[in-house]
Amino acid sequence: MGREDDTPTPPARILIVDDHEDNVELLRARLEARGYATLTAADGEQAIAAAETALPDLILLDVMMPKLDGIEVTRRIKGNQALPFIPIIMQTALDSTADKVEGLDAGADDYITKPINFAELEARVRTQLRVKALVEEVERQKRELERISRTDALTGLDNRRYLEERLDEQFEHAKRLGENFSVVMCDLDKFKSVNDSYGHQAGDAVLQQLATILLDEAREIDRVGRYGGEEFMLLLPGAQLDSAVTFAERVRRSIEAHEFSLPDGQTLRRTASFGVAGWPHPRIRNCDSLVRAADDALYVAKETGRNRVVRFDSPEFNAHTVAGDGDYSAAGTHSAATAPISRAGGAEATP
Ligand code: GH3
Ligand code: MG
Ligand code: MG
Repeated sequence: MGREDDTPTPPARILIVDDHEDNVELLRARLEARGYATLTAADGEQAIAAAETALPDLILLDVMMPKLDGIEVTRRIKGNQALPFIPIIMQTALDSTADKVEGLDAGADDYITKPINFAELEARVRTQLRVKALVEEVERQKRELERISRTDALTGLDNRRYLEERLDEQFEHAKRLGENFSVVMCDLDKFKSVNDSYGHQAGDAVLQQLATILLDEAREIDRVGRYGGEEFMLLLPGAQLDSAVTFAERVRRSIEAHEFSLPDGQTLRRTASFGVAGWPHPRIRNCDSLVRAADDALYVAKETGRNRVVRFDSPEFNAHTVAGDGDYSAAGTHSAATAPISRAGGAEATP
């Protein structure tokens, strides 16, 4: 974790493991005099327990201990995937090459021979703490890259790729457990005119504020993502179609009531249209058809005046779809050619 403030870094915490109390005390006094914080363990079991609960920054581990020896302790600590990287320096007898080899093979990061030369010990401790800091930095960067790869840069919402992964996952989960799952598509009305009249930056500001509204209205377990330019998708696990429609209606009203503030200090009002679909539903067989259903409902909302919520399979929805085209139940692709409604808006839609 990066520290932004100037609080002093706490001292590194070193777990000293040795079955001889005198050795422990000697090492403890020496390391504490150098400003390290110490914890101690008198056997292998204690060492593992301390490593797991206290998460020390480094372990100074005696190899020769009764019951659980240092080699086995190393193997268990290094084999525990739940633990972060904790460097282990083994303390071995001067002449025991076998112990050194076995210990390093078990995952120890370094060793020091007994009797311990303290200047050498301190240097090895510093080296291992440096390695640990590097490992942590790499992990921090990896987490940051993962976060960036799933986030939409403008709004901070889930990006489309990540959203689609969650969609598949949540749909499968709902199917397996027989739970409800709803999808809401939301698209700003006449958004192009914001860019045209106020500029692209103003448009960006509107998108960011819309994202905030969506996040505020959504529950903790919902996922809110940017599906396309000014189109957003919300995944509502556990929500019945009815409650998803109620939810979308609430979001619609709060967008309508919101004064969007632009970078130049002006304010403006916008509206959005919504399409809602839910699973299980007799006409929906898979995840693709669920999304298509929500998307088609959104287009019906656009065609029937905007600033509206349209529910899939409602009489209104069906009145605007091509009669007899029950293609939601097919495992078809999400393509315009198979779409059951005319998006051109009207007359030619009904045969
Ligand atoms: P409708 O009510 O039918 O949805 O009309 P609309 O104008 O919202 O839809 P249209 O698809 O014609 O235009 C979408 C506009 O969204 C066009 C595009 O420039 C704008 N847009 C898409 N992504 C961004 C973005 O990241 N920033 C800004 N400022 N505008 C964007
Ligand atoms: Mg011993
Ligand atoms: Mg739009």
